[in-house]
Amino acid sequence: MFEAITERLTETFRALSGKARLTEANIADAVKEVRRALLEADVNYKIAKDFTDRVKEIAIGQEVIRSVTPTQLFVKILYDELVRLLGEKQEPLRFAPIPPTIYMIVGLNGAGKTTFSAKLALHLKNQGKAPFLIAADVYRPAAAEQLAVLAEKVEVPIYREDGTTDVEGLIRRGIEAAKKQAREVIIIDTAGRQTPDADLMAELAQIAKAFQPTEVLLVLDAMTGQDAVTTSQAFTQTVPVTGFILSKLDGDARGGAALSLRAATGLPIKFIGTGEKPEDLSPFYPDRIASRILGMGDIISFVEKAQAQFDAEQAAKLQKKLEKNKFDLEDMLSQLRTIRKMGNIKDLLAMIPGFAQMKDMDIDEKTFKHIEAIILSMTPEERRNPVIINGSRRRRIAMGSGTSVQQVNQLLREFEQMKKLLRSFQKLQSQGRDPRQAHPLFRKK
Ligand SMILES: Nc1nc2c(ncn2[C@@H]2O[C@H](COP(=O)(O)OP(=O)(O)O)[C@@H](O)[C@H]2O)c(=O)[nH]1
Ligand SMILES: [Mg+2]
Repeated sequence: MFEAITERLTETFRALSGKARLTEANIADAVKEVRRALLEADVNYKIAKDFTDRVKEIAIGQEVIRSVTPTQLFVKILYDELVRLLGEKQEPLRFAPIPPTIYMIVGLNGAGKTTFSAKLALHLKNQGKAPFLIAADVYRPAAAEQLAVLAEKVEVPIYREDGTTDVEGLIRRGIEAAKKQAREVIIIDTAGRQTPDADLMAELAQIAKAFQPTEVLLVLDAMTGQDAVTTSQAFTQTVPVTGFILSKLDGDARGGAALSLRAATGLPIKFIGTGEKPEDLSPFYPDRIASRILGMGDIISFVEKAQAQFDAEQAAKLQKKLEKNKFDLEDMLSQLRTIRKMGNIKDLLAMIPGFAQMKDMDIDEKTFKHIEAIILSMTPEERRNPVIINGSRRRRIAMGSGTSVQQVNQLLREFEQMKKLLRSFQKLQSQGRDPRQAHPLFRKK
């Protein structure tokens, strides 16, 4: 899987590697290629566009780090954004606080429900849990037999009834049987259809309502590309799906489904199926998939190290400036840009001793834009020495930045506060006070 997209991206990186710097022009070219690669992998157009727009914006605003080449930097930016697109982190299965945990497996015919049910049973068994299978596909007589064969292979008990059409009754009796045997996790393999029709949705929604499963896992065939995304949307409208299983990623799937699902639905991919055998299952790790797609794990870790070193140097510089009381508006802007680039202030503050424990803070995007415009409308002299900014200069800066004099005044006040905050953070911290309160720019998420 992902070979085609990886190949295309490698081409893009090669084209970029001759360049000395990331400029708007060569970023635009590279981004266009990335978008094409995504579309060829069958990623939805809107998702591909939003993704590349973000990459472009970040690449343009990126600070230059001497030891890192433009290609390396671009690869890292792409990687970070891919990880984000894929859902950031591995989402583990949830378990019921009081056993049994119930997982309801849903999906279209042939998606891989029965195969996944057995895979999941084996996975749980390997984790020391006691799983139990219920064959609840009452429409296809062969389905229960297929699950029974797999259940025997993975040595997990199964409940089945032949000839019944009363799905709810069957499941209820199955759950009773599981409880009697003190099984902790019940996996219900439900029926599918050729297409996501209203009857199926209503039936699955009813089952979910009756048995309140801990998770409703929708199995999607990765080979179907964008159709998998359409299917996911049809299911999630009616059935309380909690996560996806992407099957058949071992085939010649182009990967579009994996890349689009999270953005299209907001729900996580929990596992991927990588073959027909019960052991061919792995948890879905966004970072591993991203680096597989880019095929450049070594570059990514190199840039991460270089960035960490650069950040440490910047933090040291800042510390020095603060000590000498030379912190100016340019420093403030660069601090805010760093915060924004990182998406979260805690990463920046973590570099400053004593701030590491501050969490969950973010900076307001609109406020940032205003601050940036105001500071950029100042002369270099004004930025270095804000005390010279008198009334008429404030009016001129407001005009130039499309803001108001009040906003300029507020910024200058905030600059003083930030300076004070940064100078005294250690003191605040040592007194056991929450430094978050000290600055109006920072708000809780
Ligand atoms: N290569 C591959 N085949 C799979 C995978 N998952 C399921 N299959 C195959 O897909 C077909 C349909 O699977 P099945 O579990 O019966 O689908 P269901 O109708 O949703 O229950 C079977 O031939 C499986 O062996 C997978 O991850 N990789
Ligand atoms: Mg089946």
